[in-house]
Amino acid sequence: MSVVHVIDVESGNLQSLTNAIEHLGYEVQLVKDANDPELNKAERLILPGVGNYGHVLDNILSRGFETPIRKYIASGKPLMGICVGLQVLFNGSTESPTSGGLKFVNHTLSRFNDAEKPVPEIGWNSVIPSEDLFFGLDPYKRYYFVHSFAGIISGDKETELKSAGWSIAKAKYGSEEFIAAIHKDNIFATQFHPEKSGVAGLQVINNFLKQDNPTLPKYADTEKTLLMNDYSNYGLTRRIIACLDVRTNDKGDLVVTKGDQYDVREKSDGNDVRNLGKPVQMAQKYYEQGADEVTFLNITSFRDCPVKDTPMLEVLRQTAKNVFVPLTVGGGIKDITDPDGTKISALEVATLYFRSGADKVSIGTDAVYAAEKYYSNGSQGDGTSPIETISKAYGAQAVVISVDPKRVYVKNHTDTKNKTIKTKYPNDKNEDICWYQCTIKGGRESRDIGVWELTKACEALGAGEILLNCIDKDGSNSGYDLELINHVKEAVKIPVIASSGAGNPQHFEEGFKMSGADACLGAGMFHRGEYTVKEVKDYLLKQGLKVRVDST
Ligand code: 1PR
Repeated sequence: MSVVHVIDVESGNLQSLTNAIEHLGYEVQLVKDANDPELNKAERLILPGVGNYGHVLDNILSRGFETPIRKYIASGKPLMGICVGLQVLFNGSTESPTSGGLKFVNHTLSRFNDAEKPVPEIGWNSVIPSEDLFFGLDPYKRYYFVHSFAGIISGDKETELKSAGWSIAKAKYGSEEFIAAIHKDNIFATQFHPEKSGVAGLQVINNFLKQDNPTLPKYADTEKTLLMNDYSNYGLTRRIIACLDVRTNDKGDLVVTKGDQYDVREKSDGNDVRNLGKPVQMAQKYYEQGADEVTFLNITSFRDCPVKDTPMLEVLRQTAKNVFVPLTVGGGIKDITDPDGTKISALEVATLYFRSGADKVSIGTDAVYAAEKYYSNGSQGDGTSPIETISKAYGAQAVVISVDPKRVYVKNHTDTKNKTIKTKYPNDKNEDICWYQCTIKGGRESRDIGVWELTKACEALGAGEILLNCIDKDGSNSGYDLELINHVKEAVKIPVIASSGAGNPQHFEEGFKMSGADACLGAGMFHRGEYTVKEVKDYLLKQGLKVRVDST
C-alpha cells in the first residue's frame, strides 16, 4: 500500500495533510467525487475537515459520500478522521443543531465554556490515555489542537463509550475534559491535527498507515495527578511563535527583515532594507529549534505580478513541505486587482495561500476597514469583509487579525471616543491616560479606532485570534507592552498573541505571567541569533510554565 486516499469535500486546507503524508513516503490521492472508482481501491482512507461542522457534514452528504464511507468502514479497511472529520462521526454538534451526524460515536459535540478560558482552544496539548494507547499516541508528547467544539466528557459518557467498544484518549482544556482521539476496530479519529503536530504527529499518521500499535510508556499514577497541577509540564502549553517579516530588498531578493518601530532600513550601510536571511531556511531553522508556529508577514505586499505568481506563495510551498507546525501568512489579504485588470477577492487570495500550505491568514489593514464598517453599520457585519468571507469558508481558526497600534496619551478619558486605560507609565507631560490607536498600511496611516474597539468588532465578525503588535515596542528589545495585552484580553475571548519588544527569555515569562497572553511571538532576537527558540523554552520550563519540548 503506497497510496493514501483522502476525501476532499473542499473543507479547508488539505495541503498540509498532503505534505505530511508525502513526507512519510506515500502518494496522496484526493477523492472529490463520491463516484470516483478510485474510492473502491482505497486501502487507507482519511476523512479530514476544518471549519464549521454543518458545512463539512452538508458537503459530505450533498456530494454523496455517506454511502461510500459506510461501505468502506463496513469492509473493515482502516479509516482515519481528523478534526471535523472526527466530529462528523458523532451524533451531531451544537454548532449546527439541525445537521445530524454519521452516528458512529454515540455522543454530541458542544462548545467549550468560554467563561473560564479563550475559545477556540488553539495550541499544543497532552493526551491522557484512559486505558489503551493506540497508534503510538504518546502522553509525553504534545499535539496541535484548534477547535471550539469538542466531545466533552462528563458524567457516565466515558464509561458508556468504553462499553460500546471505543478506546479513548482524552485531553483537558481548562476544567473540561474532551475526546482528543478515539479508536474502535478499523475507525480511528483525532480531534487534533497530526499533520501540524511536528514529528509526534507524523508518527501517529505513520502508525495509522502501517496499522502499527507500538507499546509506549503509560502515565504513572503520580503523573496522572500531575495533570491536574498547574506546575506540571502536561496540558495546554504556552505557544512560542517565530515571526518573519518578509519583503523584497532593493536588489529584488526576498529577504527576512526587521527594524524598529516598523523602520526596516539600515541606518548606515546605504539605507538598504536590512537583510537577515532567507525566509524558507529561517522558518526551517525555527521549526527545528522547536517553534510552535511560524508566521510570515509580507510587510509591503507590493506586487508587480499577478497574485498567483506572488513570491510569498512559493515561500509557503517550500516551507510547508518540511515544516509541520502551523504556518500563518499575512500582508495583502484583501480584494485586489491584478495587473491585467482581473479582480480577485480576499477569499480567493486566502485560498491561494491555503493551497500553498498556509494554515491561517492574518489580516491587518482590511481588518481596520472592516471594523470601521461594522460600527457604521450599527455593530453588524454585512457578510462581505475578508474576515467574514474567509472565516465562513475556512473557519474562525484560520483568520488572525494583525493589529498595529500606537499609544496615544490624552488628558481625560473623555478626550477620545475610544476606550482608554490608566497607565503606570505617564508621558513627559505627566499624562497617565492613554488609548491604543490602530494604524493601517504598516503603521503609515493612523485611524480613529482603538485596539479595544477593533478587536471586539473583529471577534464579532468571525476572527479566531489576535496577533497584537505594538509599534512603540517593535524592535526595542525592552519587553512586551503588558498593559496593551491585558487591555485586549479584557476585550475579547479569542486567543491573543503578544508581539513586539521581546529581547530575551525573561520577556516571554513576563508576557505569560504578567499578562494573559496565550502565545508570545519573537522576531529580531531570534533573527539576530541572540537567543534560540529552544533557549527560550528551556528557560520557561524552569520557571514552571508549560511548553512543548519534544520539538521536532
Ligand atoms: O495590512 O493586511 O497588508 O498586513 C501587513 C502586515 O505587515 C501587518 O501584519 C503588519 O503588522 C506588517 N507590517 C507592515 N509593515 C511592517 C514593518 O515592520 N515595516 N511588520 C510590518 C510588522 C510586526 C511583527 C514584528 C514584531 C516583533 N511587524 O510581526 O515581527 O513587532 O518584533 P520584535 O520581536 O523584533 O520586537 P496588511
